[in-house]
Amino acid sequence: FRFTHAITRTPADSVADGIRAVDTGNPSGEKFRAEHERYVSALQEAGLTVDVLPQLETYPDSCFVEDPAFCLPEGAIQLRPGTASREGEGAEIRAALESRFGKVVDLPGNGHVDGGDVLMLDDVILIGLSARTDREGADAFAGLLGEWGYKAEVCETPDGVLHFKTACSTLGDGVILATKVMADSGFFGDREIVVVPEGEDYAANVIRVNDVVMVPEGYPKTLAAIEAAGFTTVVLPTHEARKVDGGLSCLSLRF
Ligand code: CIR
Repeated sequence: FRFTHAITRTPADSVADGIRAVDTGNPSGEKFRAEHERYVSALQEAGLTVDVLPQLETYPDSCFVEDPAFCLPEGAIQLRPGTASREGEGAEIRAALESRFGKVVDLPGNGHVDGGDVLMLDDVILIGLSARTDREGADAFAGLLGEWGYKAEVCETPDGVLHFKTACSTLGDGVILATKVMADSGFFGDREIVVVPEGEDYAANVIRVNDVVMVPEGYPKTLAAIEAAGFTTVVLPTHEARKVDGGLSCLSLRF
């Protein structure tokens, strides 16, 4: 969770056509961009140099840059998002990856992985199978990570959860934040878990960036639980992102 850089992309007006499981109304590009500016500022205040890529109307979900790539100190991996309307986002982010990394490789094979399904812990990288990440993609990704010296494990994202990280995050210092369902899954062994209080599952998606944990606005019980565990927090609005199932982690690649 020690980072110096982030890549983000300004939300497009076409985000109104973004994918969502339940329709609670269309997000507004304009309001989303205002929330996004707050997000970029928070990353900068946490010490990061932030590349803000231009809005891309052809891909409604393209501001969720976490899904088409994965970044490690050794290099970046261009992924293949597992839904037709997003598959081309990998090619769109390639140049930004190449400008920051000496090594950029493609996910081997023909399978699919969304970055939102990849959780980096201190000693292992968990890859959640989901409606987006298939077995072929997950196995190929785990193999590549193995070649780079990382231990990776493939697990099943619980039903009804879009991405693995929709329901859990690393708070850093060996502590995980997870919904009750995720906490009970056994994926995290005997690691310390802060369980998201009932009714606030959306707030399971937070990001630890250097000294702070960024938490979505409107989830006071989760905020209190994270602070009680000893973390310093920064609260950010994600109301527009939420309308299309997006959260704080989805909006950046951090490295
Ligand atoms: C999608 O369904 O792909 C977008 N509307 C939301 C993506 C959220 N990304 C993430 O959880 N990593």
